[in-house]
Amino acid sequence: MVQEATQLGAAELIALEDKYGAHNYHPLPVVLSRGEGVFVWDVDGKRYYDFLSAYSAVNQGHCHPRIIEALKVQAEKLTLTSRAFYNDQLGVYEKFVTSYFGYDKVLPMNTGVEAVETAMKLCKKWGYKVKGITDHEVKIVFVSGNFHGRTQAIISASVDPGATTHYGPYLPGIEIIPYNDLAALAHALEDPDVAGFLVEPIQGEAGVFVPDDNYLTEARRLCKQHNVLFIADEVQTGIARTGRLLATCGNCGCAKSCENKYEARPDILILGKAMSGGVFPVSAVLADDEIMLTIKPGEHGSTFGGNPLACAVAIEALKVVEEEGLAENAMYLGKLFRERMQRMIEKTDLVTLVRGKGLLNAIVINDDEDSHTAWDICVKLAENGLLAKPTHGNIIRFAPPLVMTEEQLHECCDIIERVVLGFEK
Ligand code: IF1
Repeated sequence: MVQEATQLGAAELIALEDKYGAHNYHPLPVVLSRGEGVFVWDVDGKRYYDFLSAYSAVNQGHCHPRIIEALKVQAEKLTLTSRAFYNDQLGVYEKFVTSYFGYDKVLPMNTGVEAVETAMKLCKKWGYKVKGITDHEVKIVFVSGNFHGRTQAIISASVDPGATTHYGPYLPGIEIIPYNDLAALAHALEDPDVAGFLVEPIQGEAGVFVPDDNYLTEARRLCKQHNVLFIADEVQTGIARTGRLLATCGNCGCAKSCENKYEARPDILILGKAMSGGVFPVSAVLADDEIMLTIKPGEHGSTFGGNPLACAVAIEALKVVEEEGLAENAMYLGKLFRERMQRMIEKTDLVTLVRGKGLLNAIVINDDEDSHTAWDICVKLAENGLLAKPTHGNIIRFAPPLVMTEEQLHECCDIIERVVLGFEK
């Protein structure tokens, strides 16, 4: 089978996906077959800088040797037991991950969307059992422009017609307020049936929208004041991407768990993607006992959640983040990147602005959302050896692996500059 796949060219491989796969994606026409660190290679051997990092799942770089070694060692011993039995990795992982992030308990799941679902269920349970809301009345507040995944519960909180159209009826008990609007939040929280406020610290899919400096701290304060859980979806922003271990972290400068680490410590923290360095689907919900222990045996779970392979991989992936100083590197390189982009913008009308935090950044193309300009620029970037993808038509997100060097980052900025300044519509 492997032999057969390597003999096919890019065009044939794309045709196979088109013929036999559901048409729920529209990828750039690049067929990848290998990755290492900040690079991926296509089937013709062409090398690219990866500026998507599988949507921030490969923060530690492609096929990180330490993480792959952990995967191999564990894969030869035990992969899955289900939670019907104990296994010798889970408890060790749970101790590690709770101390790493500073919570009493973790509930392990697999994909990001499952972790968000879990957080919603946990929030509801807490709303009924601890806050004392009348059964069936709990509400959770979301913000517009959010992206939390694609299940029916979660798209019920979406305002994106592409995510919601013809998937109704939707889940009740969801309220949507504008993002980055504290007055709207204060108003929404006055409803005594609200149990939680679920938010991305920086909106990824919406186009890397960074809220005002005081938004998260004030949102958390308002939640406390109204006895509402502050729930952060750090599936994309977490694990060093934005220059700190978490985007809700404070500015004490350390890249690990510490007492005053959280600028806006979430009551429920949702993680996924880079928990495994993109090696394996590993997600997690973290909370303290008062919240987590409201879910009793048999009330929630997953066949694969907490499997020994995931535990071994995640421990190594998180150690790599800390020991290689990836948060600090993301912070440092992110500033350089935005400085370089800012200088580029001054030389062209094609790009209106650059925004972001750490190595989660985006540039906004001066054209309509339904123009092909951003897409065409990404095609040109690919031809020049750099992979990025447009979001919302006219925004290009730049999120390379965090193991990038300063020299590599400059080389990448040179490529982007060359393509953008040489681009003709
Ligand atoms: C796709 C976007 C990124 C997420 C946050 C939960 C999830 C995601 C904040 C669900 C997933 C992904 C999924 C991916 C596209 C991608 C994405 F452009 F759609 F928004 F990253 F920016 N919370 N985001 O960003 O995690 O279940 O997928 O593991 O193709 O749908 P998942």
